[in-house]
Amino acid sequence: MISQWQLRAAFAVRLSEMYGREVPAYTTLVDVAHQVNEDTLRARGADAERLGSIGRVTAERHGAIRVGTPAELRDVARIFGALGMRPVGFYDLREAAASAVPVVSTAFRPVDPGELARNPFRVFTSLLTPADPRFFDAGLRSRLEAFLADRELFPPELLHLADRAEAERELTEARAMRFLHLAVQVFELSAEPIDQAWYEELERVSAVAADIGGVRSTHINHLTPRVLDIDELYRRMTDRGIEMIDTIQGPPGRQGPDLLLRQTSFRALAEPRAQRRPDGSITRGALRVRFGEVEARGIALTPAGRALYDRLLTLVDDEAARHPAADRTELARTLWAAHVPATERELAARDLAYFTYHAAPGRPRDGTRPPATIGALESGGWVRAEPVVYEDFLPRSAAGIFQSNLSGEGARNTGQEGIAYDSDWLSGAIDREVLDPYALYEHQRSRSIAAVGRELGLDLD
Ligand code: OOG
Ligand code: NI
Repeated sequence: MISQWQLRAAFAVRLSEMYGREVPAYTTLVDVAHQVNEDTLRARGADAERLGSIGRVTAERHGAIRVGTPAELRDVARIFGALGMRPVGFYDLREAAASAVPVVSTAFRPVDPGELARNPFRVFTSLLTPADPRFFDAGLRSRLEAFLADRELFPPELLHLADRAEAERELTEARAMRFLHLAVQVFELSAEPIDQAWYEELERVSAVAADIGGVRSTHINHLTPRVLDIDELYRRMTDRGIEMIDTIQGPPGRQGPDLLLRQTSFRALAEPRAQRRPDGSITRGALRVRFGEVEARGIALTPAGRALYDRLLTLVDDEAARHPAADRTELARTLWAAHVPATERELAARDLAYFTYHAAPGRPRDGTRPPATIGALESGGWVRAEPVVYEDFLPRSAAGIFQSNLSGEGARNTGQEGIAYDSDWLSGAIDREVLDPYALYEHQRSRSIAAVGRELGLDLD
């Protein structure tokens, strides 16, 4: 029998093989990321593996997909449910980017620490918002919804196997192979000609709307490897002549442990795609819809740490506006150095980042009673703190990634009131609970503290 995590790992591998065939620059990116990881491991030793074993990091990928309707998203949830992945977090990108990005998103991922260690494959999944009048007028909305209602992204056989894998948490080898084959196939780029007039009409609103609602299929939009030193990776890719976007999104490179998520990307080449003209004739066109992205993951921040991160984003924006000639990266570095602790211990002491706690094997054995707070236990050598890696995404960075790969600005009608969507709405729309990332990290921390308390005979909270 093939278990859910084995299915998940195998799916990530097969998707990676498919994407490498379709987007060769992705293979270069993966090769360079692996070289950087090996070099970092050699230079920094065990410290390089503080936020995940090299085995985990080497296999680690996130994908991104985009769908058109809640019903399609429900099916996506069934397919990823088969792989032991659950929807976590709500991201509203409709106002996060300067260009028109009419989507709200979540990420499917494993939530249990053991499952994450086995294979942390995750997929950032966006849902089009045709009902938002800032992007779509009533006429376009109804034609778009009719177009979406008429397509079938996922064959019934795939969904049936998915339900079985989710319910039984495993599949026979034969069924697993069939499931993997079908699941990878639905994310390949279709060769079916696109309706030129329809695609272009949507593109005038938003390139993302056209990518989602202008075609009768879906595809994986990018697949992202994880790298241990993203600054070094950026240099090496640039040296190879691959044009990267001009920034690394997220926190600046700095002294001290990596925090949250740093990402950068390059735009994939135009890919040939047949287009059907209004007169019915077929022409050879080209679309630039897929790209490459790479990321470095850091420690998960608490709500207080996240508030500090968000404050710094604004601070960096303000300073950059005040000094237009200044180097933004340098500004960010200076502000971060002034405001953000550079050690794990201080991050923990100020409750800015998440750690789990573990009774230290070499703890004092001279008969002294352990102190009764987790901070004192740590400084007294009774417990070790391990950083919790950030498993989620950042709305501002996500918007930046969308943005940097769009050809046109699109159009947003600012005279209209948008529709308020939130995590509860999304849970209702897909009929599954969208989990709160902070609650997951908090649970991990408190469970570890409770275990330490039991082990040392203390009443810790
Ligand atoms: C998703 C963009 C967001 C990330 O890594 O932040 C994302 C998309 O382009 O569909 O993948
Ligand atoms: Ni991404």
